[in-house]
Amino acid sequence: MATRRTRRAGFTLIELMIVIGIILLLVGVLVVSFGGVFAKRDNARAAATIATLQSNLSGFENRWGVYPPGTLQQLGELVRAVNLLEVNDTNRGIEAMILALRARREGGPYLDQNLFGDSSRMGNMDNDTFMADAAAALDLPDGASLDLFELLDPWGNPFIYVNINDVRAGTVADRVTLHTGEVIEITAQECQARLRHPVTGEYPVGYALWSVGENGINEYGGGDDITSWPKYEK
Ligand SMILES: [Ca+2]
Ligand SMILES: [Ca+2]
Repeated sequence: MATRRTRRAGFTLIELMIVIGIILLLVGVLVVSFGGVFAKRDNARAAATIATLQSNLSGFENRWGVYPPGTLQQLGELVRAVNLLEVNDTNRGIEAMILALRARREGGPYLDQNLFGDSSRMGNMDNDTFMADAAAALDLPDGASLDLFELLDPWGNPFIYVNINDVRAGTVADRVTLHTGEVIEITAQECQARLRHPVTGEYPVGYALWSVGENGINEYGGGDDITSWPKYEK
């Protein structure tokens, strides 16, 4: 009797291992499905940010007749500011676009103020600034930050912006600073090859704006990138 009671009192080692195995399996299933939910949520958030910016960009284009240029120098020419020179060669496109949308000229600012006020979405990954003269030319409010901001995706990487005129002219030259510290090249050649629709040969209208997506790899709108234009591959 006594032996039997002892045997019934606890699990055998094998029983214990089976139970632990089942628990680990359940935890694994939960982690995978929650991971999926988070990825979907982040993708939706990036797509929503792009949709907001598209509407901001249309507002700008309605008044200025062009979409924001892809470089500070061109923005300076557009707003007739004397000195809007590139401080460095990183994040040029998205910085010029955000700065253009911040301008109060011609009915601006066109940048959604909820986006601009959200410190989790605005960053200055390359720590650059522009000149105070330019703030006056753009009619930024007194005391406005002179930081050259980028808009960040849910994974902490800057969105990439290129003006299609620059793509056509083959003059795109940008480098994007990822949150890992890695700097990736955006080349004119790749923009021309990969932003063009494989069947119609058409570029997106006016500009291309995209996030490198969850994998943190720039695929020029392919792969898991999230784009302002309908993706070419499903
Ligand atoms: Ca910057
Ligand atoms: Ca990607």
